Amino acid sequence: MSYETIEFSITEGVAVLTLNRPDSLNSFNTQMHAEVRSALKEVKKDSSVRCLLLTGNGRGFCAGQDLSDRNVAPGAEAPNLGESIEKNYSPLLRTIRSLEMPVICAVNGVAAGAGANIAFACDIVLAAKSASFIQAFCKIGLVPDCGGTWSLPRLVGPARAMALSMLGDKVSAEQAEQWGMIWKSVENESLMDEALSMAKHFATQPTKGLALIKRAIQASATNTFDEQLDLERDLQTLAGRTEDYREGVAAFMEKRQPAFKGQ
Ligand code: T3D
Repeated sequence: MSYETIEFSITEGVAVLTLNRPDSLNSFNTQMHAEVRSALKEVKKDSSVRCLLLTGNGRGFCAGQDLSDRNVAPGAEAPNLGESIEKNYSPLLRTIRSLEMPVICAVNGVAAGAGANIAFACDIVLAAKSASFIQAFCKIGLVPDCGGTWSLPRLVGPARAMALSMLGDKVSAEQAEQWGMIWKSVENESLMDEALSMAKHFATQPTKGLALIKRAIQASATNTFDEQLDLERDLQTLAGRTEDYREGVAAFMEKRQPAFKGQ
């Protein structure tokens, strides 16, 4: 399928999805939502894909919703934002979180509104030093969405989450790394090299095991310690039945590199 608002490729187990509306800092319009949805469907369908890398073209990662689609004439009916979230944003966030493989986000520039919270939903976030994160919602009278009110307090604690959400201050990539909002900030020029190298690494790793790790870490946000112990038992049962576990142990015993197949 050919795309206009994104670029999408699958090479050697790595799917790269690049938001591509640079003139509006890759803000989401209806077409981009549909194309992202379609690309993610391909990722889920193609069993050769073992890692997804999400990034943006131009000087921004994503500025959230395209506000030119929300500029209503005085007296005209208000847009139904709940409907937009239900149809477009929430399914996207659910897909990223439930995808059974690592999802890396390479934040190449400003990530504002939904753009910031989409990044925070990814499993590992690398950001260029020139990138930044803004909970821009409060500046236009909105509430953080795309899971921001869930992920931010867990990432930075309630005090910082509240202030960032109410002030809409810009957080630099380096500050985001120091606060534990993201994995790492890197030099601008090396962002894509580092992100691709990590993605290629993941594409050679035990994909099912990594997917189970993802499930366990996510569940810990709401589980008690006891529930988490039970979950670890259940997930380890599944991991222990994979071909890759068998291969990992055999390779260790034979003192050779494992050849994981993602099965
Ligand atoms: O509506 C629903 O469906 C509900 C869901 C909502 C989710 C949301 O994401 S709501 C939040 C929407 N996003 C924002 O409020 C952010 C708006 N953008 C900004 O505040 C700033 O652009 C940035 C802080 C992100 C970057 O600032 P700066 O100075 O680096 O760039 P700029 O000059 O403002 O933007 C560059 C261009 O991109 C500019 O166009 P121009 O003048 O060159 O033709 C600007 O209008 C355009 N742009 C940036 N963000 C958006 C946008 N165009 C449409 N929608 C945008 N969100």
